[in-house]
Amino acid sequence: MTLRKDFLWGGAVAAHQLEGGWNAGGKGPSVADVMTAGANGVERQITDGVIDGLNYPNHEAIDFYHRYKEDLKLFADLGLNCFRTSIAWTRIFPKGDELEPNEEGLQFYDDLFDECLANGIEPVITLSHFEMPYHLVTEYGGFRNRKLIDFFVRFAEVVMKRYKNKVKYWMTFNEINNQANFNRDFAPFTNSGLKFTDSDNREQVMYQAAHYELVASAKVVELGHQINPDFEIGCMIAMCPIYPATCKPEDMMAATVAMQRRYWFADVHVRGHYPAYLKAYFNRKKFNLDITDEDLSALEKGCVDYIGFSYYMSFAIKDQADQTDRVHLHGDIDEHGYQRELGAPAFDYLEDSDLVKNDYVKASEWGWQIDPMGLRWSMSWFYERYEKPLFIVENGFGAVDEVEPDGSIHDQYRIDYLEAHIKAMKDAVEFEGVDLMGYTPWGFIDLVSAGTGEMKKRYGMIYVDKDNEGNGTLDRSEKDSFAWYHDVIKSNGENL
Ligand code: BGP
Repeated sequence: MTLRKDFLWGGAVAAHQLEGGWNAGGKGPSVADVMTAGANGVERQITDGVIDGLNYPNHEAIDFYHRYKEDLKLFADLGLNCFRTSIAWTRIFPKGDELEPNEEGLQFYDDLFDECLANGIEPVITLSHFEMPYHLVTEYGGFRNRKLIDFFVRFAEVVMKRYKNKVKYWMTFNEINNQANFNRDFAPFTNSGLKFTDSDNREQVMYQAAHYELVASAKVVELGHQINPDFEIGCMIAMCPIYPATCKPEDMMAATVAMQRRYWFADVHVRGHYPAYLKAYFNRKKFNLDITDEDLSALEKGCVDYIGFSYYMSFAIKDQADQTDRVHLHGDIDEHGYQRELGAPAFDYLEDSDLVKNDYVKASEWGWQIDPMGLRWSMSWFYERYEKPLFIVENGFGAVDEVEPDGSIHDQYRIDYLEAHIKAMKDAVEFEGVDLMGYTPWGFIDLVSAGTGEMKKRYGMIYVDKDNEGNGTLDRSEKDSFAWYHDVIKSNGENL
């Protein structure tokens, strides 16, 4: 079995990580715009608004806002037939709670999508990719507030109506399940705009926010199908399979429970109701959640058409792990014994177990465990569970690139990573019969890292001349992986 004839070969980015122009064209500040750069294992800081003198890497990013026409030509040269990006919510509703949208922002995406289509590139759009208007955080507390449902639905309705003849593929919330790590400040802030206070029961707040997001997503799916019945609207899950560290039954059960805590979001998105294991968990924890009958009916009516997911790495888990077992991939462990890097966070929802190093796989410089077989495993897991089309909307290798004196960049390590993952994805199609819509490697043009705010953690096939301190010409150039990916696309995945 080969890939679909109309397979979507593309590349993925998010508005806040490449556009820049953070206050151009009437745009308001988003959560990404108040986050400073981190580096060397230190997390990005969430500041209280924008503070003079601090480095906010998303403000300029790679200036795609002003350079998109030339960039689109380069994307067409690369051979992409689709381009996954997001619509920055704050270009359309600068504060998030206005009644009328910002026409200049709408016009920007009209022009961008026209340019995509003129280059034979289909836009694939994420509605919310860590870009909530910051005003919704300060004024409403982010998605802890039910009002956010209406604000998000209004934003989605405006853009879906406006671009209904230009965009067919949509996703609601990027990596909605990353906020499951509720004891960290970062993931719940980026996804739901949650800033915790000392009196918060963080876990309950996270579940409440996630519920409102899922209701908002379901309403948008239903509305989107009314706006244009041809729309295909998906969810977006951060998929990192969690293997039992050994075949000890307790490890096996720990892995099952960890998968439930991390992937229940997909159950609600796809099946339209809460799974039994989660209802049992809510009862056991005695959470007090605002979930109404209307909400439950909205969830039922707004099941997604496909499952978009990111895949970078796998995890392993051990029952009764002690501090010394815990993931120690990059050498940067915080005072609680937890690895700081986004890729291997403490799994706060695990009661008696924890993530441990998997000796069978290697890790990247940022501690992300490289495991192509895990991609096939993930696709198989999703497909046998849901029988819905899958779309790999992120996959890639973050690395430091060396520019040779002649300007060339020999990123064979990136080619190796991508090649192994594309082989694994083809295996899932051939051996498990998975219906796969497309593949859009992450950050195919270098951009600002979401987790660290760095430029030096690069995923691109297209190099962008800019360093961590913000110096550089912003010129674009091709790495070795550019020609390689071009051939892969041209042969519909046959030439690897
Ligand atoms: C995902 C996000 C992306 C992207 C990617 C790589 O979590 O959806 O926005 O950034 O991971 O992560 P990082 O930039 O931290 O290397």
